[in-house]
Amino acid sequence: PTTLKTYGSRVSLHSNPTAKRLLEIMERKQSNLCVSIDVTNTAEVLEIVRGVGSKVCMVKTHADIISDFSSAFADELVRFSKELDFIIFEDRKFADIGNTVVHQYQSGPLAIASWAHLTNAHPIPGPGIITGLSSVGLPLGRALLLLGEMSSKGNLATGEYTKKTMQMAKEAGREFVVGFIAMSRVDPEEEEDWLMLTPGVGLVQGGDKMGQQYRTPRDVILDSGCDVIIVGRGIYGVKGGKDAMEAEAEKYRRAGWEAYEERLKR
Ligand code: S5P
Repeated sequence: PTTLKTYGSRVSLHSNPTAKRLLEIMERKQSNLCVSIDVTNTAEVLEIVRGVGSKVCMVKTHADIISDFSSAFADELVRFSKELDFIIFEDRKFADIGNTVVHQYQSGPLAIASWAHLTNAHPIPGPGIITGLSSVGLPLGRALLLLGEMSSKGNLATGEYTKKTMQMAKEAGREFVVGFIAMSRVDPEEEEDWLMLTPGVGLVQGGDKMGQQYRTPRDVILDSGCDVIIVGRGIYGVKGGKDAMEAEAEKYRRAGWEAYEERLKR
């Protein structure tokens, strides 16, 4: 099973360059940690990147919440992604028809495809959303995740919906769709190597006042067989600035990596 393979040994099972690079980075940096940087100005985003960049395999953004977003900022982020060795994941959650997402991905003030290595989409509009996004992203070596499950209380992405999401990805093939946002490994047959990225992670279980639910790195990596833990407020929310964030990121990196090492021994 996929959960018994090392990240490094899975590189050759992928053809998409972003998926390959992610697995290589994870192996090299001994990190299955993605930090979710959900702050609203570029100076703060870059401060967090400087603090935690060396600890993570991936930085996740919500570009549409950044008040002073600019192409110069995007260039800076790309520079950091090379220097500190991480993948940029824009958590756009596309959810429209193919023709519309083409423009949302390529154009507008954010021009996401020009700087984000990875993005994601809801399967709700049907496979045309993959066709649209891949027409822009594939020539650039970008990759896509489908949201097969969500972390928030009462969400509708369960059961049959999750199974059909998996099916949609299989039919699209792994050239562009490389995995899922999911709470557990959603490919019971494991015929192909899919990347499983999981938000809703904290060092202690719990939640927030708006339905978010947290599980620990160990729950996610060891018990649920996922590949990447996505942590937002648990890291950038600590007090004490850049150094405190770095120390907190190191705690998550270690917890995620130890759970992975334990999983390999199962
Ligand atoms: O189901 C989901 C999917 C995503 S991508 N639940 C989530 O929380 N997310 C995102 O992960 C969410 O948009 C946020 O950026 C991050 C979780 O942040 P945290 O502060 O709760 O760790």
